[in-house]
Amino acid sequence: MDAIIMAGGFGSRLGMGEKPRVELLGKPLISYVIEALEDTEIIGSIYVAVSPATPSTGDFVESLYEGRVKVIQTGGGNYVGDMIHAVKSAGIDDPVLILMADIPLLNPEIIEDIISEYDKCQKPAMSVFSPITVCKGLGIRPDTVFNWAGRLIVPAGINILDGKDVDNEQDYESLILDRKELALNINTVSELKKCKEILTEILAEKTALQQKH
Ligand SMILES: Nc1nc2c(ncn2[C@@H]2O[C@H](COP(=O)(O)OP(=O)(O)O)[C@@H](O)[C@H]2O)c(=O)[nH]1
Ligand SMILES: [Mg+2]
Repeated sequence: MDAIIMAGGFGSRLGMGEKPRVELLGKPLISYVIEALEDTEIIGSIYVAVSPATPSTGDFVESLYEGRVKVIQTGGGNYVGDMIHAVKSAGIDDPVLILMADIPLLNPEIIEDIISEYDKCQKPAMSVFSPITVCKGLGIRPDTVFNWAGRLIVPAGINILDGKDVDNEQDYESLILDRKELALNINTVSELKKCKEILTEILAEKTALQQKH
């Protein structure tokens, strides 16, 4: 499955310039997402959809991931319109994974879980959510909340759609995953700070595990 990372937002709530390039523990946010995708067996081509709001992100990605990631220019200021444009200009007519650039805790295992749920669901599209309890547990107040059969859920910024029918609204499966990695979307300075804390913990756990083996 091919993947498109949406990376043409204004990043105005964070206010640190082009958000995909904002660093978290010395690494740009978008690199976390690109590297999680590259480490996932099932992902084919990776595209990044930039816009005039992110003028240096395209060059940055092209030079760092030369030949591995393709950049698509979109108009900006219209998430859905830009997404449709990106799918079409990539020429994708199969199911495609659309992700945001601001979910740095994403990992290959989660991506594989999402794709295997999609393969089972028999709907053309899938949208991934976190239960609001996970966000609250992390001390985050999400800006978008949906009521899904009485459950409060928050969009994780990951969707799968059928590329050949991208102009039309598609019936979608809601996949609710109880994972702190999906609940952390970097929109504000306090979310960036929280993410730094969690990532430091994750890295420390990994190092401890490696030392054990
Ligand atoms: N190409 C494109 N990307 C977008 C657009 N709006 C948001 N994005 C990207 O989608 C992701 C999530 O959007 P959001 O968090 O609202 O971005 P923000 O406006 O930069 O804070 C980010 O990685 C943005 O760069 C858009 O209009 N066009
Ligand atoms: Mg966001």
